[in-house]
Amino acid sequence: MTSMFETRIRRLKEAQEALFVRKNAPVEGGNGVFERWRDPVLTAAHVPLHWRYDLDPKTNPHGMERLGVNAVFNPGAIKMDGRYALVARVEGVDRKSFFAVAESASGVDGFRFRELPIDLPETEEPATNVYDMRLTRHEDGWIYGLFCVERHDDSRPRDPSAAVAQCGVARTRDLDRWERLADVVTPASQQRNVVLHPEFVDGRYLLYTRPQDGFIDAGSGGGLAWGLADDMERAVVAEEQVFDPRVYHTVKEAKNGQGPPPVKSPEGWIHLAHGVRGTAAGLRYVLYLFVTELDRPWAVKYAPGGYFLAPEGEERTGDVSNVVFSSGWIAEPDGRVFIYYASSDTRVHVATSSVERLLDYARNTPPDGLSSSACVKQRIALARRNLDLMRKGRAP
Ligand code: M1P
Repeated sequence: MTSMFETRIRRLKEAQEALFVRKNAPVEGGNGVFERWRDPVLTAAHVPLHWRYDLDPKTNPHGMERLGVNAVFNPGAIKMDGRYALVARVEGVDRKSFFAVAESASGVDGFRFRELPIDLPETEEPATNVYDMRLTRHEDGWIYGLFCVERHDDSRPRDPSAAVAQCGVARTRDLDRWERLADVVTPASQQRNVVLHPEFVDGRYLLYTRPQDGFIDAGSGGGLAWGLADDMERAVVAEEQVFDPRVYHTVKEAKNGQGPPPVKSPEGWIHLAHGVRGTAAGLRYVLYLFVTELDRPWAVKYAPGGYFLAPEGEERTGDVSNVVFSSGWIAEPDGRVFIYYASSDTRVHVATSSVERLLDYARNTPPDGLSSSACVKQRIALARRNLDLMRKGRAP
């Protein structure tokens, strides 16, 4: 007779295999800037059964899950050996996150985790939680992972929610073996969303930072900043300069954060970032895009107004609803761009575009007019021009 254990595990395996072989498809009818793909590419259901279940019928006759997984989100991304690799934030039901590599041949479906999650070495000051790794293939030859390290703020011993966020650093060549380096030192009391630029600037490492003086609130942190460090083994950014500030009544009023490392293009570095504003229903996170000069990656050249991508449909709900967050994208030599983004701190999606389309978007979308009056004038100018073309039969 088949035991309950055998039946359950067989069904779980079948369901997971169906998920792995499911073909994804682009969603038609988008805005022309990018295409969303129908299915999330990575979810808690993708996490291997042998990381969650005790597969020994003697010790687990009911086939129970022993170490549940709550969510998979905010991955770094890189192309390696012809495969699309994501280093995802996997969050257990115990709220602790860890990193794990999932790979796919297509970049849009078929992502499978490697046999084991990453066992990241600690520093002398162990972290309580680690998350949101950005991967940078640096011209020094290493692949760096920069991520948030979170520790309790022991200066407030009576407050169990008091926390300090800083930037942890590790490097690898294969995503399997990781060397842990010292946390980044900056002038800010807290840091999140620190990202390493892929090229040297005057022989030094360029880091994008996001100074903040609270764990959640940016406080006096003025926006995205940049700074230089002499080495990455003990990275010290002595000075941070804000280059993409938070602005009243824009998508980045409450806070913002660099997404993945920028993509190099003929017209400049293409940056993807998240912008946050407060609403009656809590914080709303959207993605926005901008381009900086090639020689001065902090000098903003194009800053299209408004959001690039905002939560839609099922993306709107999850553990932290109304959030999209991107920490990884992959630009192919042929110009295609795979944009990985998570929704509502729960699951990972992909959208595809191209360097050419992203530049067109950045160059030709007017900057935020910063007032209703200025913004409606932008729209009237567009509408007038189109009406004129339509009257002359030169537009559909
Ligand atoms: O919950 C939304 C995001 O909040 C934080 O990002 P930020 O520091 O920019 O507010 C991070 O915890 C991130 O992981 C999370 O997705």
